Amino acid sequence: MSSFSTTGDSLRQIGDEGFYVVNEVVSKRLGHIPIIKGDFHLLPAKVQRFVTEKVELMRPRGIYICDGSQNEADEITNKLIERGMLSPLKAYENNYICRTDPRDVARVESKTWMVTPDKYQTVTHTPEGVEPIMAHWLAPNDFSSELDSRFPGCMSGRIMYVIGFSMGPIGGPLSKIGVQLTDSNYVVLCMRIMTRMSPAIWDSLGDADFVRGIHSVGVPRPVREKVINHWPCNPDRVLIAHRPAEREIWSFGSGYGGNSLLGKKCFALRIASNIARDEGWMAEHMLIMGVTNPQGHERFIAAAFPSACGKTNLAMLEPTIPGWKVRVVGDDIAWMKFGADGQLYGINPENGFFGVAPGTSHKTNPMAMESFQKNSIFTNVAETVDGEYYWEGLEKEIKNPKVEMINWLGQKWHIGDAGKAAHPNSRFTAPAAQCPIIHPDWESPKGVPIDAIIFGGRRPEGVPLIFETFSWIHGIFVAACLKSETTAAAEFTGKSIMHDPFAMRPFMGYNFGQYLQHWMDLAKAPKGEAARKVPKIFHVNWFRTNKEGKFLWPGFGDNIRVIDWIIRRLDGDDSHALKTPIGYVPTEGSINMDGLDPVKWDELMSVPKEYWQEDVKEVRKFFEAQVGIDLPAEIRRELDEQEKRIAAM
Ligand code: GTP
Ligand code: SPV
Ligand code: MN
Repeated sequence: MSSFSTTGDSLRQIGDEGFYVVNEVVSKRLGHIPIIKGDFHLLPAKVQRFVTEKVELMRPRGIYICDGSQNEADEITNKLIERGMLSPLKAYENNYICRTDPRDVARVESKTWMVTPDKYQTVTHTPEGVEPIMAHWLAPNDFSSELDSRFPGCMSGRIMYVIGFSMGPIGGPLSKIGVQLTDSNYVVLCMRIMTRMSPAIWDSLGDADFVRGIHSVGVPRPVREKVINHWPCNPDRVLIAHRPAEREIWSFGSGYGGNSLLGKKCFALRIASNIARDEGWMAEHMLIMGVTNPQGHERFIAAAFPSACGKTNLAMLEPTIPGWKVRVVGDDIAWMKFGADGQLYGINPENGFFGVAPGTSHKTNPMAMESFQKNSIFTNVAETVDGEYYWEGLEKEIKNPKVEMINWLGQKWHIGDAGKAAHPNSRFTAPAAQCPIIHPDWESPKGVPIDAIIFGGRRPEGVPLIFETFSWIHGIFVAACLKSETTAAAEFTGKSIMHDPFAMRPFMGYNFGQYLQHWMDLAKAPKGEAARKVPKIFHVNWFRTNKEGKFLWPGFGDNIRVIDWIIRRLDGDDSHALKTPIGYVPTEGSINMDGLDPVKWDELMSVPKEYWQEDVKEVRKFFEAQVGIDLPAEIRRELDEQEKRIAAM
């Protein structure tokens, strides 16, 4: 039973924020806690219990039960404007800009943990002295003490928002419900865009369990340090911890992106991949796109690239060759499950786009630009005196190139000045439904049929524009070898090539060897179900460079030319693929280059023997160091075979 009960309505004003007490909750331990909005009694009993416990732990001065309505968003937005945390971008309708504390600008992989009783549920058996890079393990006891030193009283003087949300269409067979508690109202506004936040989720919860998210910026009142940019955070004390068995997320100290919008990476990838393994499906860092060819036939493709490597751009691609049509289902996360008919189906669990701003322009990604002309939030971009957003990549599109701006650090700035207008990981948060090419089936509860999976990364050297893997298992091997240049999406500085298997390194929710095994097992249908039609797996690289460091491939809208090749392969056209040791590459002339400036085919498509000999050695070391005995034998065999093929080149 809950130790709370509500008392009668009393419209007493509390604090200086213009909030009124609607009713109160009485805690045996804390006495009266005002409910500022919503009715506690309308929450399912298990949600009431969750809220109760956490109120007693974090001791907010009031509780605000969110309903996701426009009125609520307006109320919170106005409050944030008054306080100086948000300001309207006057050139658009209902668009706002926000600058963070410059110490809180990206995910913090080094402070992100999985808490499991057995270490090897989380990490692989790495040799003595080798730090696992896929998932970080925290022992339950250590977690308890980390928690005890952060959460008790962490919401003092602040309001705790209760956000009930659905990942995936409300009530859908692949959808899941979460409840996030947070003391950041900026997070409430972003979660409202990124997830489905509505009282309707309580009805759909039924007997099912929900994922618990506990988030605090970690700055109880009275504050001890000056709050920068009205953005409270506690960078020295950041902790993002997951208890997969309990389906629980604890996030402290950061208000940014994947650290604080708990529905996204924490739930939809790290926790969901655990649920997916238990229930026989997959939760992946993938876009989903529908591509219709000039003959009018549509195929759905999922693609996994590491953070800031082009998912949003590919998902919304505007084809440069005639007759093709692309429509977006999702731009970052895919939940996929094989149906009893043997077909893989995927949904986008999200409701919005949290996209990288720099590099986004009418030239590169017009459909993203159209998506955020209203009802969107921009974080760490620059603002012109005319009330427009600005970031690197908009130089040629800005109305007045001499216009005065405030850069992401709050300083006066003009194009050509030193430094950057926007932080490289600055982002737009926009409702997916506003995208002009959102797929009509993007909210289909059962998902769309996935026929191909693409992996890719930023590979300046050695890796051809496109290759097709030989089989499901070879595809899994190639995905396990995925590497990419580091980007600003996490805390890394400088450019180096890092391993990012399946584009999931920062989001891995359990032992990577078991994850590989899970992928392999998915190819086998349970008794009574149709044989599984596993998607073909491809690898792309939009980022190969010439000796001067210039991209060899124009990318963006021209990537449709590669998708065209992929789709012809799916359709069974065997005439245009050349077998190489790493997979099938296009024969010269088999990619439509009409209307393109000449492309250096050999430089773009070559599979250099020396490069791949080095690569296979490096991958072997990587597997030994990072996967060890957890590496499934079949994947080791793929490595051996690939090594032999390369040696015989
Ligand atoms: P996350 O949201 O972090 O998961 O990133 P993402 O994978 O969705 O990446 P996004 O599409 O936002 O692209 C990131 C950066 O890569 C942007 O600056 C883009 O301009 C750039 N980019 C995307 N596609 C291409 C491409 O085809 N060629 C080149 N050269 N750059 C690209
Ligand atoms: C990523 O880094 O892959 C993102 C942004 O999509 S965040 O949600 O901050 O993780
Ligand atoms: Mn992402």
